[in-house]
Amino acid sequence: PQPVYLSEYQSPAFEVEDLELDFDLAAATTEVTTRMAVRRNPQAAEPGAPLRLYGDGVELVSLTVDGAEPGEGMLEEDADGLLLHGLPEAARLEIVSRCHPEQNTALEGLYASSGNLCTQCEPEGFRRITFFPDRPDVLTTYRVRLEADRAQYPVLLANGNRVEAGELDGGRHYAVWEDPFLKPSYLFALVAGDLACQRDTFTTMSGREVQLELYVEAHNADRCDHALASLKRAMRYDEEAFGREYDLDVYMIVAVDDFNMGAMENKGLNLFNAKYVLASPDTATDDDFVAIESVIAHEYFHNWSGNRVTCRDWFQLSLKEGLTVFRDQEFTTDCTLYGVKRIDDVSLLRAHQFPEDAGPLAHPVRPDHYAEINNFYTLTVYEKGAELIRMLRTLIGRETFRRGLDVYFERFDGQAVTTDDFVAVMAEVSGRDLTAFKRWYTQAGTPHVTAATAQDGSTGEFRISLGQYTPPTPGQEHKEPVVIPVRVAMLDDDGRRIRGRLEGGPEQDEWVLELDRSERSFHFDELSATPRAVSWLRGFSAPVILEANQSATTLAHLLAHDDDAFSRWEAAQTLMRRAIRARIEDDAADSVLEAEIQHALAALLEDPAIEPVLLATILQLPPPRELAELFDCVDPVRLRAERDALEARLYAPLADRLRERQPKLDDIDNGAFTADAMGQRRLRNRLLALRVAAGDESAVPEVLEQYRKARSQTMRMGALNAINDLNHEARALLLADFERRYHDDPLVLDKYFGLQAASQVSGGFDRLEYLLQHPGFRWSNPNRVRAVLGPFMARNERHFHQADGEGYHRIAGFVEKLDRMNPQTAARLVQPLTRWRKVDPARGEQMRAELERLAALEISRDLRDVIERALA
Ligand code: HT7
Ligand code: ZN
Repeated sequence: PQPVYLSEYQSPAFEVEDLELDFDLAAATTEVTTRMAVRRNPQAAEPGAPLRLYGDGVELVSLTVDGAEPGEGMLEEDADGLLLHGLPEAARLEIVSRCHPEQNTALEGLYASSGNLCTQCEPEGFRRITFFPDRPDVLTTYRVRLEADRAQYPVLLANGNRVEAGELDGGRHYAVWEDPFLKPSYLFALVAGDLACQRDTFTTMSGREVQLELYVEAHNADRCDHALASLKRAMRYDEEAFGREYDLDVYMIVAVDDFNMGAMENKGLNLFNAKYVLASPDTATDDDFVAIESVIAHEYFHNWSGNRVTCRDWFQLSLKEGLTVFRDQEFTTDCTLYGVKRIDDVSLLRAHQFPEDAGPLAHPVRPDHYAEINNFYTLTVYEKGAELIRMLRTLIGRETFRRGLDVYFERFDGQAVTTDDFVAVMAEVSGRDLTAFKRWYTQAGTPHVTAATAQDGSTGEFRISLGQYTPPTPGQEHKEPVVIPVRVAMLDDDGRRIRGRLEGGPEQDEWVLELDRSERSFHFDELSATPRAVSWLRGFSAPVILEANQSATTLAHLLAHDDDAFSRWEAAQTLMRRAIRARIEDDAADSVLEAEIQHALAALLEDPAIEPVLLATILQLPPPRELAELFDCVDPVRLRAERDALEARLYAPLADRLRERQPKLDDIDNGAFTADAMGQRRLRNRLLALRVAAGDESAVPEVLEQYRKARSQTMRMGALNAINDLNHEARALLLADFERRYHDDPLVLDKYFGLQAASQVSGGFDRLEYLLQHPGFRWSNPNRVRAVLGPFMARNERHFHQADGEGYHRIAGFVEKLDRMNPQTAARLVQPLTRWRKVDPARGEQMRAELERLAALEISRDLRDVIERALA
């Protein structure tokens, strides 16, 4: 596919002054009448340039310019849609076109889901609905008239406020919606369907009452409370933490069964994957509840970071996504998960974004070219993008950052801007030169930071030396140093923070060291004690790989005493990573190291002060996906086996302590969604799973009992997860019960699919076949496909990486099949195969061969883009 380059960006030739869309809605064929007033853009590079109207699979019925057919040579049709040549300074266009929602299995544009009609326009779905300058820097106001059969589609929704509605002959009805805010076409949405509405209200900080409306299928009406409560919390938080108030009179959310991603922030009319709306204690786990709250908040926060201030072009995607992820992370930290949210986010980054940044699909947070923009909704743009925002805040300080955000929102309200514009505001308010910082946006790859300390016994001076290096990534051989804020503290023998001065500065007990070149030293003096351990990169102050070479005793000291939750967890993770590395590289366990780790974990289990949720999080070994990054390439089946074996060796002798530390089921399975209650449940489930993994036979009856007595999905899934890799009849028994219980509840059945697909118990391919033939499975639904194939590839090393290549072959076949229906989902599904250089050469060759086979077929642009980059 032909790439698009950032360097070739040109302002649009025409502005759209206003837009009217009339929809004659029907699932088979929908007719759209598009009326717009266009005017030449004074900023356009080429004065006489044609007007580009993108169109993708849309049938043109008629087009007039100022009421007349276009003259000879004026209208040109090409692969991207239409070009209108020779337009005057200003003109009115009217276009009639048709599209076919029922046939739309790609779920981009206007499509049918469970008998309802809905849209997905970001990034380039609007051009599948009608011909339009479908680019994010063309902003206009929308007036939308929807007309449809009343019985089939009693609810008709679009962005903004409903200004008119009424009955028509022949059982039809209509509604007219107006959105007073300027918006780009990617934020357009409509819904026509038979949906129940749950209502609430929210009074904004200036005293305006906003109607909140949540639309779901009628049988799901009792699973909406959490989503509505989350929305209200998010609205309040955005006012309190960021000073942002909602602007329309109504905020609507519609839950859709067939959806490519999590949710979509269309102005005033969010569309959500039903998975991120529906929850009851019987159907959703605590993690689901937290995820729902976070996605609801994310989409709500986009109303300012994305909608009021939007992106100039799709290279700037992180402008809205990085900033909005940052905002939703802050919300979850402050309102729900307190200490461990940061750890959960770092785990995600390390297990998924770091590998992306080190592999063939690596790209900068602000890419400079792309072949298919759908493939750039990545962890790098979202999660690393959020880390850049957080680093900016660390560098300029919380208050200045908050002031910068205010200026950014005020100054660019109603405009489409760039990440450079964002950073320029932060530079302006802080008075700092952030030119070097911007390399974070343009350079791909995760920097490695080396850290060392030296103490001068005679002067008492303490020195920290830092260095940085970023490995090459595709198309970027040479990297410049970036600005890395390294937050540090020093602990004394009792684990207390040491006070001191950095280079003659004020006395402090925590510092942010700015590593802004390849190497730099920092001198401390007047320390209040001799440092026993340095607590590095506190709060994970930068998305880097730190190499500090600390002794096991130092790490154990940090694990026992550090008051920074991330650093405490990180000490345990470093110890465990080291033990795995020894096992894989030296082919022998480092028994001294393992004894030290065990000792430290035993002490932690005895610590009465540690938060249950933090304890549960620290006790978990790093996931195989993250461990794989320690090696140039590694046999993934062996890596998983070594990890599981280490887990068993570490925890078998601690089985009694694990049992004693387990909170009692009756005390915690109480339906409370407080941080404390969720933490207790996380701890119980983790300890139970560790006992099973460590071979403690007394844990199996407890798993059975927990499953049977459970009043919540959290405890039920806790039991199932604990036993899912155990070849034991209890596993079969419980899973059969679960399948029976939830066979007609798709979102809960997805959990069953995931368990079966991820299990290391032999017979994985038969199970996979069984799931794909299951009456609850549908290839056309991305949730079902992801529920089965996601865990199979991510967690079932034994089968996905089976040495004969069967797993790779099956997946490639599924990708081929899915690509004909839903290219966006297929292009995501194929990604585990792109990591062929990271596994042992025999397996790598098999993966590569499957990619070559797919590349030789007629495949979508989405899929081809990923495969070509993976093979390059
Ligand atoms: N801004 C949205 C990104 C998106 C999307 C959402 C649903 C379906 C397809 C999509 N393509 C891109 C989601 C978000 O980040 O909030
Ligand atoms: Zn987003």
